[in-house]
Amino acid sequence: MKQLVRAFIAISLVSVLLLAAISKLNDTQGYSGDNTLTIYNWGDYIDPDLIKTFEKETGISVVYETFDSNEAMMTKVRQGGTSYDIAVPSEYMIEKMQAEDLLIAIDQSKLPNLKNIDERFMNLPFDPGNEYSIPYFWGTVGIVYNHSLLGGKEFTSWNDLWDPELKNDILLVDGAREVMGMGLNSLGYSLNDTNKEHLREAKEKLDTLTPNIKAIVGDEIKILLANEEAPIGLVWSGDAADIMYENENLDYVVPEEGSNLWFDNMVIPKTAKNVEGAHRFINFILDAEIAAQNTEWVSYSTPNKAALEYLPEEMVTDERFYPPAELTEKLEVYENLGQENLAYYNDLFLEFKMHRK
Ligand code: N2P
Repeated sequence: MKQLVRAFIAISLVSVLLLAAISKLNDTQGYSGDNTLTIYNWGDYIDPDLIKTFEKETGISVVYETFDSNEAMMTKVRQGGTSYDIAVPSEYMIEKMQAEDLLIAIDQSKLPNLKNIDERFMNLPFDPGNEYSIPYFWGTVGIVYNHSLLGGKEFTSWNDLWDPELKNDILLVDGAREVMGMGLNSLGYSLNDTNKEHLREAKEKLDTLTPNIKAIVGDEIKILLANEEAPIGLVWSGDAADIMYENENLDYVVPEEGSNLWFDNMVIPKTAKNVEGAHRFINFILDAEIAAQNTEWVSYSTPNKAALEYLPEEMVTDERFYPPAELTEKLEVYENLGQENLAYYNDLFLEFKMHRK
């Protein structure tokens, strides 16, 4: 009996020690506690060296995860399985997250570097007063095209893409609003249209583009276009800028009918366990030199005015990627159209993708 009791005590002791070790391991792996920060960002959207710099400067260790669409990000944050301290949604999704009470208010007194952000990107309709979000990158949606492969062909309109000569030439970024938006804009409709007949019409118009579409892809769209696997892409401006540095046959245009102007901002989701660290990270990213380094790596347009002087002049004066306010005025920012309408956009996009197969 004594032996049995001793064995029982020994097993209990080992279990307790094991549990303690596991919990310690979890701490150091960054799944909880003050000393870790869990960041959820788009793919290819930060200079990895900056994560190391931040870790070194603050002693906080970063767990970094990526997503490839606002919708995927939202699903995971809403589900709450991971304690994200920072996420980087686009404007309409910020509005939606806030409407669903998924965000923590930002304490601007902890962000002395916020003064570096250009006023033009502050206090926008999706987040008045920047109560819940801080600018990260911004840009447009447009067409990147290879004039050498296309024999000098120029693009000005979305409808140019429907040219029967462009069979199998087009890559599309895998985004419901971007692709549906192309259909809507090509018909003269708004990117925020919620008329179901217009949306169906846009989807049907997209179906007729199928012979010209080579593939619908994620971040690999950049490599494919840079390597001339296809001559045309529907892309976010920063992806165009990135590959245009590598391949000088490429050009980028925002079609004349109009297009999307977007803003990706940093937010602190309610899942956050390290709100203090989240503020430190946001302030770190807002530093002029850090923002410049990040912009050089990512190639997207920075809203950080103070960073501009650390960036190559030809980069920040290029109006294709830093369009002045009078050019962006005619573009449309996505609005939060509500659960039902956004689901309809997603369903039609899915139907369009299925139609291709
Ligand atoms: C970066 C994607 C940027 C998304 N790979 C534009 N909202």
